[in-house]
Amino acid sequence: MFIEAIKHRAINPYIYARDKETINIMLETKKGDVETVELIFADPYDFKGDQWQYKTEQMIKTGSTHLTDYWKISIKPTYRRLRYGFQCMDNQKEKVIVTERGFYKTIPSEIGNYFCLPYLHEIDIFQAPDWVKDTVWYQIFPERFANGDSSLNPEGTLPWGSEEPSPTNFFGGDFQGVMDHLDYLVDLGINGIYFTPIFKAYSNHKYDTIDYFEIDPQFGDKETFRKLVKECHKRGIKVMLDAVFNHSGYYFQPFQDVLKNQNHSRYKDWFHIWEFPVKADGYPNYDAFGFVASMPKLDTAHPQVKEYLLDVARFWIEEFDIDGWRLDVANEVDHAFWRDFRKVVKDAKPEAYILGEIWHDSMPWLQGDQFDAVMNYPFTNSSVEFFATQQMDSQTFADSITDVLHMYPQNVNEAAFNLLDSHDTARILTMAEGNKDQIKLLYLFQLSFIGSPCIYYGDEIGITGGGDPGCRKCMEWNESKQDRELFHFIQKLIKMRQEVSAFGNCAEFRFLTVDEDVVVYQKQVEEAELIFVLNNSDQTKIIEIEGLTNRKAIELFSNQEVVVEETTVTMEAYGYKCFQLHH
Ligand code: ARE
Repeated sequence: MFIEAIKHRAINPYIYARDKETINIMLETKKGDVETVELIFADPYDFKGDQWQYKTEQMIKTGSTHLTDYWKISIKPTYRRLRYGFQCMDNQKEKVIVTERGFYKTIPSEIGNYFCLPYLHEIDIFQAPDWVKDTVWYQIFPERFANGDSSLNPEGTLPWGSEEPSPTNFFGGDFQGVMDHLDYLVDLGINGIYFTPIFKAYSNHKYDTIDYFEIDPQFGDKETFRKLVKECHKRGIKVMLDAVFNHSGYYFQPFQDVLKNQNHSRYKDWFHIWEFPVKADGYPNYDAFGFVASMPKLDTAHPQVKEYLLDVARFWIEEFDIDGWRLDVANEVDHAFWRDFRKVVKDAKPEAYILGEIWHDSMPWLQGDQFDAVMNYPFTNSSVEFFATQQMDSQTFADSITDVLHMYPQNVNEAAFNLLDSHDTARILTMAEGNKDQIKLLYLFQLSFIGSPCIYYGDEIGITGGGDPGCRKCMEWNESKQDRELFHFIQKLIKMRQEVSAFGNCAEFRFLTVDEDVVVYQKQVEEAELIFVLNNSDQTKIIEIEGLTNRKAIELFSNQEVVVEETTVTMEAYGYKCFQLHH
C-alpha cells in the first residue's frame, strides 16, 4: 500500500459539520491502491477501563482521478464529538490503520492516537442562505444592458451598439433600461441579478468608486434604484451588488484630500502610501489594485476605513433591501475585515449572500466566518477548456471537476457561484469560435451541476466578444438579431433544473464513464437518478454506459420512454441525452 499517498487532516474539507448532527469525513488514497476503507470511530469519553469502545463503518468511494481516490462517509455521533481513524485494505488484504500519529498494522488501543473532532457546535457550521441553492443568476454590466432614460446619458454617449466597446466609451445603460427588460429575464427563468458596480465612479465599469453612498448619476438616483429592487423582488428576483472595498477610485474624496494635503491629510493612513509626496501619475508610489494608479488600495485594517466601509455594507441592505454582496478582489483584503463584514451583513439581513471574487483555492474564506461562496473559477476554467476551447481532453476534465467537488465541503459546493464567463473574460461563444453546439453542452453541464449558476448578460442570445473590453458589448435588443433558439434552449434547461429533482442543486454528482470526447455523469438524490451523456465532438460516438443496461428510463430531451437493452448508446455529433431512471 502506498501509505505516503494517504491524506487526511482534521480540518476542512476532510472533516466538517454537514448539519447540526452530521459529520462528513473524507480520506484520499492513491488511485486504485486501496480496495476498502472503514472509518474507526468512538466517543472520546465513552471507554470501559482503558479500552475505547470503537465502531467501524464502510466509507464510499465518491470520485477518482488519475492520481487520487476520494472516500467519504457521513456519521451522526450521539454526543457530537469524535475520535476517529481509518482502516484501509488493499487487494492483497494488507491492512493499514491511519491515525493522527501515524500508520499501524493493528488498531491502537490508545485513544490519544486518533484524529479529533472536539465538539460539533451548531454556531460554527458553514451555512449559506438556502435560496442561493435554487437561484439561477444573471450578471448585468449596467453600462451595457439597456439605455432606458436618455436624459441621463453621460457626455459623449454613443448610439447604442454603434461601436465596439473600448476602455473609455459610454453607451448610456441605466436602471430604467433594466426595469424595461425585467420581464425578458423572467421569461428566461433567472431569479437573481448580479450587478457589477453601480456607485458613483469615473470609468464606464465603475470599479473606481468616487462615492460609496451615491448611485452613479448615469444609472439613475436612489429612488430609481429603490424602485428597481422592488420591481425585482415583485418578480421573485434577488439583487446582488458589487462591493469594491479593496481600493477606492482616484476621485474618492479621502484620496483627493491626501493628494492635496499630502502627509498633513487626515486621510493619509486610509491608504498604503510608501512616501510623500504622493505621485499618482504613471507608476504609483502607494499600493494599488495591481499598479493601477487610479485605484489606490484602502487600508481595511484602519478603524475609520473599516467603519466607513461597514457602514456602506449595512446602508444598502437596510435602506434598499438588497440581497447580497459580491466582493471585488476579495482575497487581497484582510480576513479580520471580512469577519466583521459578515457580522454586519448578517445582522442587517440574515439571509444575505456573501460572494467573494477569488479565482483560486478559497478554503480560508469558506470556513463559515467570512463568505458564503466564491466565484468558482476552477469550475469555469475546466468547463470552458473542455467544452468551449477544447484544449482539455475528457479525462483531464473529469479529473479536474472531481477535484473541484472534493476541494470544499458539500455545504460550500451547493452555494458556489458557477460562472462560465464574465466581464473579465472573453465570452464563451467567442472562446468556442462560434460553435454553438459546444456552447449548448457547456450550458447543459453548468445548469445540471451542483451550485448556483450564473449567465453573463447576452450570452443567452449569442453575443460574442473577446477579453476586457471586448466582452462588454451592448446587449442586443433587436429580436431578429438575437439567437432565439439558444435562448429557448437555456430557458428549457433552467426549467428542468427547477422542476426535475436531481437535475438541480442538492444531488450527488459523479462521473460514470469518460471516453474520448464523451462524458457520462450521474446525479442522484434519494430515489431520483439521472444519467447525462454529452458528446463533445463532431463525430458520432458509441458509448458504453455502466448502470443503464436493461433499465427503464425517460430520455428528458425527447421525452421518450426507453429501455436501454444494449450496453451501449449511440450519440450523434455534439449530442446530449439525459436519462431519468425509474427505481
Ligand atoms: C483595465 C483595462 C485592462 C487592463 C487593466 C490594467 O481594461 O485591459 O489590463 O486596466 O491596467 C476593473 C475593470 C477593468 C480594468 C481594471 C483596472 O473592470 O476593465 O482593467 O479595473 O483598472 C485579477 C484579480 C481580480 C480582478 C481581475 C481583473 O484577482 O480580482 O484580476 N477582478 C476584479 C473585477 C474587475 C475589476 C477589478 C477587479 C478591479 O472583476 O472587473 O477591473 O476593481 C488569473 C489570476 C487572477 C486574475 C485573473 C484575471 O487567473 O489568477 O487573480 O484576477 O487572472 O486577470
